[in-house]
Amino acid sequence: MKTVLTIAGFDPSSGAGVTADLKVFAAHGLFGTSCITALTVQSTLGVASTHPVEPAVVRATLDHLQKDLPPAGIKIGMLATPEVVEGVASYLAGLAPTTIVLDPVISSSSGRELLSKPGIALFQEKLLPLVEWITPNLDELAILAGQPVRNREEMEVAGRMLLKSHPQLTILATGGHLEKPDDLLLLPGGEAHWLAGETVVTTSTHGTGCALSSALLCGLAEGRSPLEAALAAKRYVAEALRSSTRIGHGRGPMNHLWTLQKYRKVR
Ligand code: PXL
Repeated sequence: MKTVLTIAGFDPSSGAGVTADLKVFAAHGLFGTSCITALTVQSTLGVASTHPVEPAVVRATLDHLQKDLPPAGIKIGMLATPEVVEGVASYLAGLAPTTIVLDPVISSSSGRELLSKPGIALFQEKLLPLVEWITPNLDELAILAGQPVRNREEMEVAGRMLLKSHPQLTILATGGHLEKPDDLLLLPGGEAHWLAGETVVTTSTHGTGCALSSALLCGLAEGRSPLEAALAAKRYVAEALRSSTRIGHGRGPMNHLWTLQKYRKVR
């Protein structure tokens, strides 16, 4: 059984962060390990505070996992501080080539900062050159490209700017907030694919970005091509949204484990 690693924050409501990522890995039949970069105090009603883990603890966790359970792929989410960004970058720099999906988590949908401004600068300098995949939403793409991203045309322009400075990247830019919620897949050579999205009417949308990037990693670890892995990740998230039931009083979690529920019914 392959292991996959998530390096991300802890959301006690399990809609986002490492516990959600571990559910996504399990839903794909993969064994998940995790390294927590920060605790957040939150519920479905939003993030109240964030508490970064000491960078030395993050680094020690990664080194211990690497020696014992080296991952077939890595998903990176919330990193909180420049010190954690630095620690994760130095761990990645010492690895043999590994599939890495970076979800550039900058702020929560409730507006709480999940990566500080100095953290963003270091992220661009130290982390972006080391990863193969990045999955920004419109706001994250705008920050990384340094220009507004409000529609499909601006997504493509910003994506290509990012490719110019980091030509090794494959970019899956998510357009969930566009009128037509399509995603843009930009391959390293510049080939672009628009992946049609569907609007699922639900309040259970907390952590869709975390789930998409984790599902994408699972598809890649299973040997799917970039286009197939991106399409499969979109299908996984769409069904997790469609099959969710309302829990909590705010933006609730998706149904991460729908693949297992389906299996149980068949059995
Ligand atoms: O969805 C972004 C995100 C990622 N990781 C953690 C979070 C959130 C949003 O709240 O709490 C830990």
